[in-house]
Amino acid sequence: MNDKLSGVYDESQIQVLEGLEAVRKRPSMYIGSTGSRGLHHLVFEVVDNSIDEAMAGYCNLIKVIINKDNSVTVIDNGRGIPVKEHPQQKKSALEVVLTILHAGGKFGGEGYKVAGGLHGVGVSVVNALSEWLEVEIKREGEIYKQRYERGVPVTPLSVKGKTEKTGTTITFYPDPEIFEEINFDFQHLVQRLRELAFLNKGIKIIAEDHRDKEKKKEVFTFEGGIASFVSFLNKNKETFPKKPIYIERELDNCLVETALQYNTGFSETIYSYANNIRTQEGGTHEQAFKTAITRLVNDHARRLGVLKENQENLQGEDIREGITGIISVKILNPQFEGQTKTRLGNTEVRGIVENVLTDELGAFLEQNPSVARKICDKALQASRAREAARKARELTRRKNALEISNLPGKLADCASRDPHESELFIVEGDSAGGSAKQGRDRHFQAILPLRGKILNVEKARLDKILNNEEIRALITALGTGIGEDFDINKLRYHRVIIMTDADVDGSHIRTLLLTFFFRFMRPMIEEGNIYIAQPPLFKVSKSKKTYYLYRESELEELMMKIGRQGTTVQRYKGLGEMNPEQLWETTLDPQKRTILRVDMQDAILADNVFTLLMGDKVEPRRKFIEDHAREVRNLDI
Ligand code: 0RA
Repeated sequence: MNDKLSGVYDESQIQVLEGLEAVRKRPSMYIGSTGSRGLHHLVFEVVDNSIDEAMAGYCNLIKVIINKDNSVTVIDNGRGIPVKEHPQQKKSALEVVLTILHAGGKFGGEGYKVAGGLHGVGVSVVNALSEWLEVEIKREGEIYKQRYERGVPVTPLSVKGKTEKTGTTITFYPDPEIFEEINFDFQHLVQRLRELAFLNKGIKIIAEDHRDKEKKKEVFTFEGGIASFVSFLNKNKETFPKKPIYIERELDNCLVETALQYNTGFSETIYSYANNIRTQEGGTHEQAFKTAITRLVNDHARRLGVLKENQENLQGEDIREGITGIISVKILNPQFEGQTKTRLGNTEVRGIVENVLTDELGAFLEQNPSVARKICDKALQASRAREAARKARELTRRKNALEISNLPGKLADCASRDPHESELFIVEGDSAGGSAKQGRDRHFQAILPLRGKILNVEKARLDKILNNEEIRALITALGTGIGEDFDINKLRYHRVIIMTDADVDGSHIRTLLLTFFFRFMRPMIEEGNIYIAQPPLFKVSKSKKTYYLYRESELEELMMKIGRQGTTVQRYKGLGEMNPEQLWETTLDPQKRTILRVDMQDAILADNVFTLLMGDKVEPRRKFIEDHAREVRNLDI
């Protein structure tokens, strides 16, 4: 007969009631809230105790049922909560577990336990916050039962039958006096139960919802554990290696498990856990996981020659681009720190995880050099993209300097302020610039001469190019800003026409300009605002007639027609050789000229050529651009 029913209160019993009364007075202190979150927390608290049994190796089946009346039943096949009288408390161990705060772990010996953070408050809290709770224990050949109401036993613990099995069944109905609404979300439970099944390989977790006529049921069991978790997260993605890398080792009383795989995307997905609790804020285990991977991949990048001696180490964030990884540790006394108590603080874990990963992941990479190489190559690409992005950002930060309303001095602007009719000619060389300024129609045609300073494309890095006076003048003249701040609506000329000589230097400058537009003002190419001028190659005169020819083949054709007698042929070596009138007639006059519109394909090609000229390894980059040019707009920006 229990104390309540016999009316005997001793010192310890009063303490118990005060303890549970405290829980009922301030439920949020124990379960976070009395809303939906807190409500579901009750279920997880009970399940965590079953998971502890599983981690100790005594349980492989857990079943959670939402009953018709909104009560919840959690069944496990563990050892069953002990029922013998507790020597000090003078009551059954079961009653101690259900009525004394934090009493749960006192009997079980030392093992890994789901404990800490918001969890680990004990089943007694669930009992205190339940209108009623019934427990059934199968243990030592017998079936025991007892009922509690608001934390207080209302029936004695009694034997109700015989059994060969062992296990614990707890059914509880949350107290409507405490909770805002008693309405469980099956999907919420399913989500966490699936996660627990991933984190504890081999155990079977069943979730059932009996509230609707049509019952719902989910069964989770994963022989692959967190490797299955990674596959689940990478579902429908292109991945390498085919099967996630999986590592499991116990070292110094710490069980370390990790699984990882890359997908061809760009985001980093790393989940870390300590004793089955998601450590949202990270901690020593997650840090060690990242440190070890960074060091190992850099080691292999050197060994495989992906990184040359004079190249800097790859950075962690580059190495983690496209990674999906889980690091799960199980330890005896987890210390949870941080704002939400979800950062693992145990310092000894750092060295343990680093050692395990260095050994096991190191061995894997050595035995799978093609995977190692793929990881290194991907990281190198990521580092290049990041570098380009950094430069673009840096430049945008200086954008104010570029956006100032002062137009550059060398720009001969047009009179019109209507972008639709306005054209900007970017002209190679000062002398051609001079002719163009005189020959243009100043109403709608603007001229920006570029001096030879930027000619040396091969030696110029892109960041230097952005610092270049001429390029800055160009950015200012266009008015759009660049990179992230690029705004095509501010474009001052809807036709931007590149006009360079028909020689090697000219083609280099054109390449450079196209690369610049491609990387920093891509919408202009996509919108078709960029053109290439077509100046003539030859001037042919006979008597008073003048012919301008734009292709080599046209020369022979014309000679056949008009004959060679008394004919002079001038080959233009540069735009500078044309006087203003000739330039107008052949290249500027919209009625007579031809201009070529640049499309993305041209720009991608130019960008490739640029990279080639720069002496960079072009193959991976070209592949990258080919693969992504059309869908990834911010490739380099
Ligand atoms: C205390 C001691 C032992 C097991 C448990 C509690 C226990 C609690 C729960 C709650 C739900 N399922 C559970 N299963 C076990 C150890 C028992 C022993 O040493 O035999």
